[in-house]
Amino acid sequence: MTPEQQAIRQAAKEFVAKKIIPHAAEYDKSGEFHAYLLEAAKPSGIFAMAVPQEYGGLGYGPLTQALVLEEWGYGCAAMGTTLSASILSMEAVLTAGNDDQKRRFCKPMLSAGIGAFALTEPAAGSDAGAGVATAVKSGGEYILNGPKCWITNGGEAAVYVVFAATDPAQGAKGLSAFIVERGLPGFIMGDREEKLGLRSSNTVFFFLKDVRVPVANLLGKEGEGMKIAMETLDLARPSIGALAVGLAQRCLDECVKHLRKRYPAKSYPGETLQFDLADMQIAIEGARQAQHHTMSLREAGKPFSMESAIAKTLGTAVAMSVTSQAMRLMGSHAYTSEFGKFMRDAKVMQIYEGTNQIQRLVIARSVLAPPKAPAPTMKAAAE
Ligand code: COS
Repeated sequence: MTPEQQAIRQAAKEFVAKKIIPHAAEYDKSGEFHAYLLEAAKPSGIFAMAVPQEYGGLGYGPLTQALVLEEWGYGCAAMGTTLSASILSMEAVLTAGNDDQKRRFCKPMLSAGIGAFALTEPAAGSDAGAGVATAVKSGGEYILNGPKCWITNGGEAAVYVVFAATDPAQGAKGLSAFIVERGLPGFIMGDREEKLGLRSSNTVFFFLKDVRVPVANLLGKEGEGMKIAMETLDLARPSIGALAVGLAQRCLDECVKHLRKRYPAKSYPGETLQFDLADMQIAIEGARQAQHHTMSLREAGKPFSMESAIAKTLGTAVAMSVTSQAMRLMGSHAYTSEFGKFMRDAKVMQIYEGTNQIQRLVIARSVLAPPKAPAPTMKAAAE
């Protein structure tokens, strides 16, 4: 880490200790959205950490963003998800938008506004191209109709990226992406989901009924929606790995705190227990490195689609296994609603932003791709 990255991580740690950890259990219990957090985060501009500096944001690189997200995951994965899902929506615009679209979409983030990425529909989860939402061009507007569900930040966002078919007969190839501002007529908001985990992260169903957006809100070209979605998810999935690593580390740290209390000073738990703790830390460190590796590839401009899927799969699998191990080591002391939050939060991370089975599909496609021609040997190159 550069000195600047160390300072950013330290600032994130301090923010998490003061503003996130003390409130996480209370919001988990109520299931209410943690609106206070947006206000608390405003002075630091952290909700604009992925906004390029030319648009007024902090312009943090992918690895620096991951360091911040790991800290937020350490504090509360639900609150971290609000930040990461907002960045997910923004990545779609930064990937496919023009200068005006980027400026408009990023503006709310400069004052801790959040965005939402609306791809999923009741019949289109893993099969992202199977949605029924449509966008029909009429003069200078597109008219959007259709349902969107399980939309993180959906009830609280200032701006949305919504996917809808401009040519439904073409299936995934007919999908397009649009910027939709909050509060347009016909934007019918459903109730928030009462979830098992990530309870204070806002998740809603909404319906678009003749919602009109200007043609200037189409991202890229008609029919490019699926590619935009896939590219964006590649960019965003390691962030879930980062949140998951943070969650797993916190769970292990809390487990160790408990064991230290249980075992008298200077007498450490038995060797079997020590081995369990070591295995948990090995798994966490492996997942952390996989995720940093992905961010480094991205920063170096190299392909990282497979590594992104690995970072997400590994991080979230480790979070699930560490939370379950901690419960085994602590016994009923961990079987409380407060400690159980780690496990409840970890579970959904294996599901959202592409289930871990979908990640395996992405990984397998890379593994099975025809081998690339080997680089010429030094001798052959010289000849
Ligand atoms: N980057 C850029 N383009 C990509 C891409 C990537 N990583 N992956 C696929 N594409 C493109 C393909 O090239 C293809 O375009 P062409 O037909 O022009 O070549 C198009 O996207 C469709 O790809 P593909 O044919 O591979 O689609 P499939 O229907 O087979 O499914 C999966 C792809 C399953 C990987 C996709 O549907 C998926 O990721 N599903 C999970 C969705 C998800 O994560 N949802 C979470 C909700 S959003 S938080």
